[in-house]
Order: sequence, then C-alpha cells, then structure tokens
Amino acid sequence: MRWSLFCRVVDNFGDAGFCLRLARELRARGESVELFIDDPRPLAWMQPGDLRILPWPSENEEPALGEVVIEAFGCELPPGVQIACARQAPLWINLEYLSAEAYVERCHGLPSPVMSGPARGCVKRFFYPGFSAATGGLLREAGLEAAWKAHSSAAWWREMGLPPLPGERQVSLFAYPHAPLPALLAALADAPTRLLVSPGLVLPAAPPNVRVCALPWLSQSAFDRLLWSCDLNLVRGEDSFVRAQWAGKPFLWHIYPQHDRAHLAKLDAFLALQGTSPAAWHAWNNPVTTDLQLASFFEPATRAKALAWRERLLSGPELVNTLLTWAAKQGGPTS
Ligand code: TRH
Repeated sequence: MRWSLFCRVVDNFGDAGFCLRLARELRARGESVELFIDDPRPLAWMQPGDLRILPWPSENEEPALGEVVIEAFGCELPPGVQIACARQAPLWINLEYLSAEAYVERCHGLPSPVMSGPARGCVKRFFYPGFSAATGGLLREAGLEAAWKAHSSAAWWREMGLPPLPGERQVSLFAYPHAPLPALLAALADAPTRLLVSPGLVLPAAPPNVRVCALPWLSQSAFDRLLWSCDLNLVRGEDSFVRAQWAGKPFLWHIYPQHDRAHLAKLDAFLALQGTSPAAWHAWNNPVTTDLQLASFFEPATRAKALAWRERLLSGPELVNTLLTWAAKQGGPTS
C-alpha cells in the first residue's frame, strides 16, 4: 500500500522526528511511503536514510496520493491536496498528539467529517497514540527489542569517543530553555556525574561533582542509544519522552508548555497512569524551582520500576501495527 504523510514543523523537532520514525518504520514493513514536509532541515541530522521526502505542496498542487493519507498533528492540508483527497478518496487519517488523558480513549477512531472547504463531505478519522489497548498505541520499531537487548553501553560510549570516568553517573539532558537548570545542577552534585547536554541549552557554571559534556545533534538512532546508555534521562516533548520509556531507564519529563497550562493536566494524567509520585516532575516543570530532589531516581527500585513500565508498554498496542490494521480494514473510499 502507498502512504502519503504530511507534516508541518510547528516549532522544535517532535513533529518532524515522529513523522520520520513513522515513515521509516512503514517502509521497513514493506509499505511505500512519501513524506511531505515544509521544513526538512532537522531531518538531515536525524538521518532519514533513503526515504522519499517531498516539499510541502503549493496551494493548488493536486498530488497523486497514496491509498492512505496521514495529516500529522493538525497540520491542515493545502487546498489542492484537499481537492485531491476529495477526488482520490484515500483513507484520510488525522494523527493527533500523544496523551495519557481520558479523552484519548474516547476519541481514538472517531470519524471527523469535513464540514467546509474543498474536501467538504469527506470523512477523516482521528488516530490517537496512547498507552492503553483502547488507543492507537506507541510507535515501536520491529527491530527495537533485539537492538535494545544486544546493546552494550560500554561499547557504545567507546564508539562515540565518550568513555565515562569510573563510578561516574551518566545523565542525559534534553529540555526546553525555561527548565530550572541551577536546581538540576545542585541536585546532581551529591555524586560524580556526567551531564550530557543536547543542543539548545546554556547552563550556569557546574558544581565540582558535575562534568558537563555538550553534545551535537545526534541521529535518531544514536539519540536512542544515548538514552539506553544513561542512568537517568531528562527528556522533553513527545517523541523523546516515548524513547525514554523504551530505554527502560529512570527518566524525568520536561513537558511541552501550552499557553492555557493544559500541559499540566497532561503531565498529571501520565503520572497517575504510571503511579509515580509527582514531586520531582512538578518541580522540574516549574521554571522557578530551586529545590529538585533526584536521589531516588538513582535507586535500584526506580531502575526496576522503569523496566517494569517498559514491560507493561510492550504488551500494549504498537502504533504502526494499529495503522496497518486500520488500512487493511478501512482501506475503501471515505468520502
Ligand atoms: O523537539 P521537541 O520539543 O518537539 C516538540 C514536541 O513534540 C511537542 O509536543 C510538539 O508539540 C512540538 O514539538 C511541536 O521534543 P521531541 O518530541 O522529543 O522531539 C525531538 C526529536 O528530535 C525526537 O524525534 C528525537 C530527536 N532528536 C535526535 O534525533 N537527536 C538528538 O540529538 C536530539 C536531542 C533529539
């Protein structure tokens, strides 16, 4: 089957990063895929391989579409593409953001009739990624489990030219600039720690026990392996948040802030689902935090909990499987 993915980069890298993983994995499972994207620059360092990447269509362009069209994260298709949808009647999927909130189960799979514009009368279908069997699930590459099991952190650090000092804790940091970085540095100062910092953050001077290592942008594959190799991962947005869960290591989430503070309900929904005490998570997401307690994140019980959570997610739905099942079942015209 042929899939046409449409992605507009709102800001940051999550939309592009997720669409790239999705396109790559559909391809890996034998599907034919093209990714239309308005800003392909982040894909260069994420490393798209030989995927078919196309520029965002102009207003009146009517591309020949695949049997499935994915409109990612409310990116609103240009009028010409909407006309093409009305004429070609693909399975048209409105792919939404990940959340653990209750509305996701209610809304996953619902029809979304197009009420105006050139595709008026067509019906899209809502697809919600999520954590339970009643959602679209999480994207997990078919090869991920074998690669994760075969991974050697020691070998990977050597390969990257980043060997750790003996006894040093390894912590990755990918966060938004408003994160309470002084509190983080203070929280890590109780034991020798290397803080591996992704681009985009300016850190204050580090205390003696904390060794800061600035990273370049890594390919998605290397970024995943960074998370597999660290003792604690500080991740953000949605895609790295999911990757931290597949890493099976303790992690702390810097959630993407929304103007109406809706992100706090989203954060709490995840914590409730996981049964996690919110103190450190709330503190990390408060820009003026001065007291961040992270000692428990390095305890064996927290490591065991991260692995148990990973196991639980492994038994849940996988997003690409869900999409392929939809495509097989609902592949007929939707207009
Ligand atoms: O960049 P983000 O903050 O993206 C955000 C969120 O997805 C947010 O929910 C969304 O609304 C907004 O974009 C528009 O964080 P995220 O989701 O983790 O995406 C980062 C991507 O970059 C992810 O695919 C991992 C990838 N990445 C690398 O490939 N190499 C790297 O070195 C790093 C740091 C990230």
